[in-house]
Amino acid sequence: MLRLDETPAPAAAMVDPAFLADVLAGLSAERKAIPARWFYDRRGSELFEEITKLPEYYPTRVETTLLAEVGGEVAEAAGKGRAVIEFGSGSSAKTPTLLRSIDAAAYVPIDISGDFLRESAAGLAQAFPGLPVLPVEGNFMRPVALPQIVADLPKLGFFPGSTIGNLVPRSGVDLLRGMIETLGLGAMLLIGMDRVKGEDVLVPAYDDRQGVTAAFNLNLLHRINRELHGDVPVERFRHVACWNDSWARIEMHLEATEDVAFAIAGHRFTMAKGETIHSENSHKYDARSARQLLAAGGWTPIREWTDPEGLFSLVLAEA
Ligand code: AVI
Repeated sequence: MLRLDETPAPAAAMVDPAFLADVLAGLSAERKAIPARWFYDRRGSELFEEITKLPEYYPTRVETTLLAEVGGEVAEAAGKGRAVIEFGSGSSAKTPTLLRSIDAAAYVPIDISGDFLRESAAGLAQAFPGLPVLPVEGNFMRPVALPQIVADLPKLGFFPGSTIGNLVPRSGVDLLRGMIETLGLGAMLLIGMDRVKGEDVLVPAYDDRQGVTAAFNLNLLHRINRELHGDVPVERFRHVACWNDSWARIEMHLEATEDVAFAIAGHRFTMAKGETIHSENSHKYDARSARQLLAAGGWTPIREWTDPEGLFSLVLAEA
């Protein structure tokens, strides 16, 4: 699965200027931070796939089960025969269940990673003969032009995985508004949102016993060394995941375990022992704050489903 913005590894010695700019700006700030989208090079995407299978990481498992269970109700509430437009489709792992339940008229996966997109679109086209599968390579963080064939079809946006949680609420609202521009007024949206819950469940989900999430977080530093000619002493950093109750979010940080000095593309940085690089936010929503976020983004929530333990929710909304 690809996340907000998987970036293919550039050819040897080529530097992605956007990555370099984000890293230099982020490490020069008073509170160091690097946007989470840079996690997803090939290795990062592989590690994320591993995370989704961990016993502690409930969101993928719970959302997949929930979708299978409530598919019929989604079809009843949204109506059958819609074109499904998936934002950040990645491997489209959860899509077949939805396509089947709502008897989709067409499927448009949108993803920034062209190769991966075409590969998974081809797999789906094979599994659903007769269904028009029309991949669009693009950044779904901005409004996207849809293929002409779906212009007159009723549309259902699909945004599973709680990826919305990786955005601060202000950016989440911008994304939701952009989705209306992409889909048009009258469209519907089925969105997965992770619920607020106890730290005893949340923290292990982001700090698993096998250390896969730690490897995922530390891979960001390896990636900087690989792609930006850095000499960051990765072994002197540790993965930290903590719950920030004021923001209702899990934060991931990379903490220096001793004083460190390093260079990236000729720029020198120092960090004191205990200082961190903030590398990810994963916001959690309760039923009310989820509705508020959707409403601020121009969507009216009409149905909501959650698993028996209330861990994760699927919300159906209309524009
Ligand atoms: C992609 N995103 C929804 C994941 C999450 O749960 O916030 C990314 C992740 N980071 C650590 N584990 C999973």
